[in-house]
Amino acid sequence: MTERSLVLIKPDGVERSLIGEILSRFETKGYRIADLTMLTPERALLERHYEEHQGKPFFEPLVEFMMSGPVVAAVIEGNRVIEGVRTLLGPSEPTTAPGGTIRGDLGRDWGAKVQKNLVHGSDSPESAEREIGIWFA
Ligand code: IDP
Repeated sequence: MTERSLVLIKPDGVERSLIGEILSRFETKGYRIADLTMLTPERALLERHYEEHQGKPFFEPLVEFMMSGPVVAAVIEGNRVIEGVRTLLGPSEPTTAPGGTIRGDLGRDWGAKVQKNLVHGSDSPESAEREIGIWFA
């Protein structure tokens, strides 16, 4: 069944010139980039995107980090792409993410209050549709 996932290349990924490398991992895997845009997001958009994390200690640092520069938002399409993108990303923490994953190969710990882990990928079909609606309104 064809699904869509919302992927964000976070400000650390853009700053480190990893847009091409990261997008190519999805394309090489066989997924299709169905939509693509680059923007510096405003607080209101990020508060909606991360609403499940409101009230957590890393919420404010996370929003500040995500506002700190341009991000790339993409809609990635394919069979079981939501699960597939999460597999390609690896776990949230770059230090312990396995080699072969985007976060494991390209990310590291920056000693900040927020995990700068290069990429976001939707975690469920419901989140994906909600997030695509936010970033591609
Ligand atoms: P995910 O991006 O791997 O799906 P989420 O739990 O949705 O992880 O968290 C969203 C983002 O918030 C993470 O990618 C990371 O940047 C940041 N984050 C999550 N948990 C922590 C934490 O415990 N400390 C610092 N930052 C965190």
